[in-house]
Amino acid sequence: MGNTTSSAISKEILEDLKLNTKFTEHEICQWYENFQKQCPTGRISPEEFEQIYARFFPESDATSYAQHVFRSFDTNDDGTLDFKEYIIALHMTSTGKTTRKLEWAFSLFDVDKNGYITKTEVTEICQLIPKEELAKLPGDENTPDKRANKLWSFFEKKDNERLAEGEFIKGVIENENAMRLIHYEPIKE
Ligand SMILES: [Ca+2]
Ligand SMILES: [Ca+2]
Repeated sequence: MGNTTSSAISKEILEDLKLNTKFTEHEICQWYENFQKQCPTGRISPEEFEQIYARFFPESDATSYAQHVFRSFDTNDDGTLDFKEYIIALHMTSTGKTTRKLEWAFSLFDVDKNGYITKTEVTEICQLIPKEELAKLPGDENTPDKRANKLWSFFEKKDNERLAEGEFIKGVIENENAMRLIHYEPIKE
């Protein structure tokens, strides 16, 4: 009776999450319970993540964006999200401090995960914004190339140079426009 397959969260993961997020032990344990219900395998696949994502942004064709977000959350690069990656992601994108969010933004833009952002990668992420939303933007950012050019110009790098994480975070923190340009969320109307 009452013998379910769910197991308690491991002490190691719990301690790690308490250290790295502002969540309480109680909150983490509750999320873990929910996570196990929704995801008995303990791992979220890219397809499952797309569905979760689509529920948050039902109006938008967010599939390709969801793939990039998934990649940036999958910190150990094994093609699935485990509980720890999921919670860290949740923390960084919702309640995290600015620098944490920017660390995440950096990993979103670092498409090939080599620790640097190139202008090509910036352009690739800018291409994820739907055309009809781009069309509403000012004239110097209403195409992926223009938006990437504008954003890239704030970091004072040549087109063939690359941007390290610290430079990215510093550049964005010091420039409101850069901060605005790195943010894109599918618009719900
Ligand atoms: Ca993973
Ligand atoms: Ca890269």
